[in-house]
Amino acid sequence: MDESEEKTINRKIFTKQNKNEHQAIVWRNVILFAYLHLAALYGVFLIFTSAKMHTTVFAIFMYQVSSIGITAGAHRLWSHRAYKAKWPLRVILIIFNTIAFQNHVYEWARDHRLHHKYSETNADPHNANRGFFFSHVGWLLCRKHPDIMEKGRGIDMSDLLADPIVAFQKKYYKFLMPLLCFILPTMLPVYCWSESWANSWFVATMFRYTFSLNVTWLVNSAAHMWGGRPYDRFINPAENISVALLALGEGWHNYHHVFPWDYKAAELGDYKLNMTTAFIDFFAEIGWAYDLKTVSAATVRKRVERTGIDDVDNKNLSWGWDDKDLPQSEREAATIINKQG
Ligand code: ST9
Ligand code: ZN
Ligand code: ZN
Repeated sequence: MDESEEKTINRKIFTKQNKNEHQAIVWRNVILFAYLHLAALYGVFLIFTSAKMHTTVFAIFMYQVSSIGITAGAHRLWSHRAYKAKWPLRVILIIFNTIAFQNHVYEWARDHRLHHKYSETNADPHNANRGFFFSHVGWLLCRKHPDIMEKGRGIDMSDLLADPIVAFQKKYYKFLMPLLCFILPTMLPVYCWSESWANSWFVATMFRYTFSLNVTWLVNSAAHMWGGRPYDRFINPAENISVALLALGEGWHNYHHVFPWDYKAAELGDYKLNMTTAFIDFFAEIGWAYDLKTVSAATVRKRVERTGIDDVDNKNLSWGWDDKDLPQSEREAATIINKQG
């Protein structure tokens, strides 16, 4: 049996085991997430009853900023290496990312590389074959499946260990995260425009944070269920316009799972439905973002033409640009924008 056949069979075995797997519930997380969601709902009530307009605008602004820390930072830069960033941009992204509190970049990227490499198997942390609830939030409410630890050990994370900015965030996350996600966003409205502590906590902090978590989780749940599959009809990730709009361009999920190393995470569409690409392009203009990888039109077309065929050669999924399983033909045909060195 050759290596690719073996990998295909392994994938099938993992997928088959998806049913009837249970991990211990983590009640601390159940209570914390229940509080978050109730507090966010109360925040919505306060937006329409007593919060100042400034506070609501500030909450929306913080949602956008923290989202960029996830989409342009943890996702396209650090998980997929779809482009490179000079240190000032990486500092901006790590600050934005810490505001988002979705775990530090190292942990986020380790889980996310697994999500792509072992998509919809037990080694995928938010395996969408286990239903909407599990892939949305349930996976954060129970212990991880042992396959995640096992397969996770084989994922190359040396690039992130070597990035001092990622290492700094990881080391001081316990202090930086509460400060940037909870303390400062609650203090600013109180001290800058005399908002009440309650309005500030429930609107600028609880509502903003819970809303941005749910938008992110929709990429794992809704965008793995609903939408078109023009690039590969054999996988669940789909092109979901509503998710793309809310998640700053991260809803083009069928394309993204086929070409995870494309910095646009989409083939088509303008900036309106992909604000993250606008952000990266802006920084490419000033030279802080470079080596932006994107798939050539010919490669996309070839892939689309093959969509109707269950393509054995493409069963070796890749997590992004530096993955050794990325087909050489794709790497050679890639377009690299703003190439340096
Ligand atoms: C959150 C993350 O919400 C959301 C991520 C979503 C990803 C979306 C991706 C979609 C595409 C991008 C779109 C972006 C759109 C953005 C739009 C924005 C508007 N490999 O975890 P532990 C080992 S977070 C290898 O405790 P348990 C490792 O040794 C929300 N090994 O496992 C580890 O130790 P260490 C806030 C692994 O006990 C050890 O196991 N955060 C791996 O089973 C223990 O790890 C929370 O609420 C691996 N992948 O607990 C925290 N993983 O780390 C929630 C683990 O020291 N999490 N190991 O190396 C937890 O409480 C726990 O992780 C748990 C599991 C209870 C879920
Ligand atoms: Zn996905
Ligand atoms: Zn991804």
